[in-house]
Order: sequence, then structure tokens, then C-alpha cells
Amino acid sequence: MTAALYWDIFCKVIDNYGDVGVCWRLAADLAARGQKVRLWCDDLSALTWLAPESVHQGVPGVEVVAWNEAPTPALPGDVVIEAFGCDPPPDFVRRMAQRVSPPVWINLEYLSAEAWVERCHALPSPQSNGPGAGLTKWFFYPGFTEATGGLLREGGLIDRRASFDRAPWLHSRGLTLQAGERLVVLFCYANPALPALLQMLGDQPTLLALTPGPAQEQVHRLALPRGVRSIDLPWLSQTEFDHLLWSADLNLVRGEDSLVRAVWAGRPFLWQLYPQSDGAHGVKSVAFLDQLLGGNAKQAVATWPWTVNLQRLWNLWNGLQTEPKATEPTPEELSWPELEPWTLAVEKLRTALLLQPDLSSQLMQFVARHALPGRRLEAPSS
Ligand code: TRH
Repeated sequence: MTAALYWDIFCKVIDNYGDVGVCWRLAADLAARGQKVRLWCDDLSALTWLAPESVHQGVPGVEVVAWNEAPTPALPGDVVIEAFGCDPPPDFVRRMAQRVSPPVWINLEYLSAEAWVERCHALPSPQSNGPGAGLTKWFFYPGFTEATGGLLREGGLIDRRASFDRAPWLHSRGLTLQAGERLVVLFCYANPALPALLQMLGDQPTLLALTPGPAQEQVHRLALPRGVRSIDLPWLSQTEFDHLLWSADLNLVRGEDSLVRAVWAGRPFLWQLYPQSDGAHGVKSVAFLDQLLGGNAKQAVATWPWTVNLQRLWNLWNGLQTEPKATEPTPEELSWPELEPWTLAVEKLRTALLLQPDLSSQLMQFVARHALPGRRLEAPSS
């Protein structure tokens, strides 16, 4: 049993909800493991729906603090996590350096399945100048292999998933399926491939559950094929969003946090990566497909012909080209991947990932290894 430490997590909301979504999950998970967490966030608005308990009754062990320009006299805790390189305030970093035993300072990075992540995970970055001169900042990379920091997976998640009862939950949310209808969840960015995908959904009676934002905005402008009806969802809490993904027959998710949740859901899914102007999302996409399809997505095509359809559809969904074709497939050339092997591939990946330690456990072990001897537990005040 590790002694409780004080953790400061800094989160800057750049765009969308992944930054605050990941930071909240981490804060709540650490607190559930007996740690004391102070979450500094420069935009708390999404927490009202993503984690309403954080705003209303509060969550034991987590203090949420509005991070603004105003100087704060807060004393740093034992661990300082800056999410996605967001740079804690200089005066706070100065106080970190002044502590008798400085905090373990971690930069929690974005999730990627690319091979370089293993090489960069847990590398030190000694600070030679600035307010933190003399301190060491550590890079911590989440990931899909043993040599990375793992994935967020709160205690009991998989048991809750296994005992989840879909029908009453759907009923409670007004998502009543008609006989033979499948449930498809759409959480996406603006996506030029949406019309083609909607046409494909017309092959079977479908209830399309639309998350707020681009999914609703785009679908409202399009004609739905026969047999497909849609329903607008409100923003759900993360817990309810999980339930939604667990209930679906097909999940269309975006961003890294929802990718992880789609894997834990164990249902077939397509992932829309955050599009980057330099095309970096293409490399990330291939790296994840490699993970999903037994290590090498290209070679998987020879062994498992069903993966051809998956990769074509996946690439179309991400505006990427499928090799060796020089052009995108036309809607007529697209077909659904076979459902059974697609589901099995997701379940297999989930099983493999469950054998690896989760991100919070790894962070706690990392901190225990890198804390300076003689660390005193100091209760910080904000
Ligand atoms: O919102 P996102 O697109 O965030 C992305 C990623 O973080 C990406 O790394 C970043 O570069 C980009 O923004 C700028 O997708 P993501 O990561 O899945 O985060 C969404 C969060 O919102 C996730 O925690 C799930 C949560 N969510 C709910 O809790 N309820 C909902 O109803 C929905 C739709 C999402």
C-alpha cells in the first residue's frame, strides 16, 4: 500500500474536451486510490457535464481550482503533473524548486501507438534555466505496450462493463430500439466522409445517436437513408458516455480519450483522429491499426481478408488513402467489415491491454521510484 501523496495536476484546455476529459479521469482515479489531488484547470466549463459531481457534491480527494492569471500562494504538492506540456505558472514552479524535497515533476503526454513512444517514455528532461532550474521534468507517455505508461483504466471498470445491462439503460435514456434496429453512436469532427457512411448505414435499420457539436450539425444538414433514424443526445457525463459506448453495436469515436473508452467498450468501432495539417494523424492511425490488427495492419490483409474493408473504411473516415490505391475508394467500393472478426479484434486488443498495468498505477509506481529519499508529506494549501 503506497502512502497518500499530494498531486497537483495542471490542465490547459486548448481545443475540444480531451485535455480536461483525461485530466478529470486521472484526478478522480488517483483520488479513488487514496491520493489527494488538486486539479488546476483554466476552463472548467466542460466539467459541468463531463463530471457534474465535481461541481455539485464534490469528489472526495479531489479539489478543483480555477487556474487563471492571478498569482497564487499555493504550495506545490509531492507530485506535479502538467498535462500535455501546459507549463505550470512560473511562480509555482519556483516554489517547487524551493521545496525541501522537490516534487516529482511529470509531463503527461498525448496518447499514440507509434513506436517512438516506447523510446521517449520516462525520459528525464533536466531543467537548466528558468524558475525550475535544477529540477528534472519527466516525460510520461501513455501507450499500448508494456514499455509505455499504459492507459487510464479505473478500478472496477471492466467488472462494471461485464455486468452492464444494456436494455434498462437504453430505456432510461429514451433510446428505445425497434425490432432489428442497431444502435450506432456518432462522436466526430467535421467529416467529409459522413455522407458516404450514412449511405452505408442504410443497409440495416439503424438508430443513430448523435452527440452534440459537429455530429448533430452535419447530420441535420443531410438526408438520412431509409431505415435510418437519428436522435440528438445531450452532453453526457463521462460515466454515461461509457454506458452509451457499451450499449452500441457500432461506435464512431474521435480523439484519444474516446478511443480508449471504445476499446474498453469492446464493440466494433471506427476512430476519427484529430486532423493535423502536417498529416501526422495518418502515421498515428497506421500505428493504432497495427495494434488492433495483430501487429501489422498491412500484413493482416493477407491473413484476414475482412481487414481490407476495415482499413478502407477507416482511412476514408480519416481522409487518408488506402495503399496501394492512389485514389480514395468510391462509396460503391466500400463495404462493412465482417462484424464478428471486427468485434473479436477489439476484444483481443482489450484482453491484451488488460494484462498491462494501467496509467494511474504506473504513475504511482514511477513517483515512488523517483521521489527523493527523505520526502516529507506536506499538505499543500491553495
Ligand atoms: O474532444 P476530443 O476531440 O478531444 C481531442 C483530443 O483530446 C485530442 O488529443 C486533441 O488534440 C484535440 O481534442 C484538440 O475527443 P476526446 O479526447 O475523446 O475527448 C472527449 C471527452 O469528452 C472524453 O473524455 C469523453 C467526453 N465526453 C463525455 O463525457 N460526454 C459526452 O457526451 C461526449 C460526447 C464526450
